[in-house]
Amino acid sequence: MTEHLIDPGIVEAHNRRNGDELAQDYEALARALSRRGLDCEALLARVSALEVAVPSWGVGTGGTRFARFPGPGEPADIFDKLEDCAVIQQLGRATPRVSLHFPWDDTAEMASVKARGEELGLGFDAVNSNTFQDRPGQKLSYKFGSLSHVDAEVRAQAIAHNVDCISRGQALGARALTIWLADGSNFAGQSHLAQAFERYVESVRAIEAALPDESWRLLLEYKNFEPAFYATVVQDWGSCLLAAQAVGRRTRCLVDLGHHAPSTNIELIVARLIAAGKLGGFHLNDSRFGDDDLDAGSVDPFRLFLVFNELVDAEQRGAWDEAPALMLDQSHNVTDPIESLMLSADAARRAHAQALLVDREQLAACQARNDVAMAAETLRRAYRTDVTPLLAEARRRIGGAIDPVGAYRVSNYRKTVAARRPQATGSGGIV
Ligand SMILES: [Mn+2]
Repeated sequence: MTEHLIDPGIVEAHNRRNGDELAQDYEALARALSRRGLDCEALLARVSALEVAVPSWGVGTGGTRFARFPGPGEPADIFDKLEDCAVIQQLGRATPRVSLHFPWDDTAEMASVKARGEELGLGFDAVNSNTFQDRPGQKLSYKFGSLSHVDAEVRAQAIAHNVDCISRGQALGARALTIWLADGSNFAGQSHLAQAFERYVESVRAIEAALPDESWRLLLEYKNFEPAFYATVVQDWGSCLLAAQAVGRRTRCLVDLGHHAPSTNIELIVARLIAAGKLGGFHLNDSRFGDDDLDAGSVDPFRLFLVFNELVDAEQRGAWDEAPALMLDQSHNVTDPIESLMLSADAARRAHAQALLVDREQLAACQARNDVAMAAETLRRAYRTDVTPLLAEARRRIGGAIDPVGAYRVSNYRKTVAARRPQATGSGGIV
């Protein structure tokens, strides 16, 4: 029996208030889709099946390099974080798993974390290692790199941390480790570009060899810049793909939507990684300039749709052996993190639903006869469809809220936890 942190009676009352309007809107959408030969109920089943993992670090207020402005009732440890993640799942019903980060979520007993997750109805997704900062008392520093460091002892220490993350993940029931590597150089000549990459690949090989079984995945994340500003070791999807191919079958690439230059065609990268059989997962978010970590779909929802369009197309072609893992990776500076994460999970499902609406036969026919205008219009027609009632109905049927943010605000959850959690103090920015 799942422990609910928001009184289910509050959700029921909220749904009763909004139920009639939703029923009318859902019926109207079902009729409109039926005229296009689409079955709304079948679509609802597909949409409900899409799950997105929530990052444990996302439920705290993030910050910039300049400052952090904590909000009331911030989670103090992993158990508080799990509670906030459980609220996101209770109301939104799209995020049944949490992605942990070490050492940020360090606690002596992974078994107790797993047990608390089970009580709250949560499982665990990919665990994340961290060799971009030094821990107190750490023997060797990562100031000049970790997995690609010139010193074999530093590399060994970073490999050992990743192997430790795998065993923590095993204890949680996770089946993937994500590595984002901050290594790189700030000045031309600082580092040997080719040799640094070779050392990185060698280190990742050692980590892949430590994966417990064939079902486990090693997800490599790339990022175009920051904190290294001259050259980052794994700066783009090309480097990431080279590494994944050099390392082994279980190692795949992870696309963080914010880790590209502003005008990059991310859906094209997605198509290429699918073709190579190396698309392992996503960190969903949005950005205007760089690694802004804004809410998914908040800046360019059409781009999010185009990414999901590639995923749906690949799935329908049978172009992959397994679907990529979907995770959110955001930093919330000026919003309540719980609200941002619920809205972002909803944005992912919305983009997926819109992608499912694309008339692929018509699109293929337009492409075959070079009917450019109608090909583009075929995509836009799907994108313009307002699937809001479909997403809300999918939530309502399994006990979620028709309007998760509305129900959350009525519940006063934030006020309740603020009364018992110590107020966090502001500090310098975090990453
Ligand atoms: Mn990321």
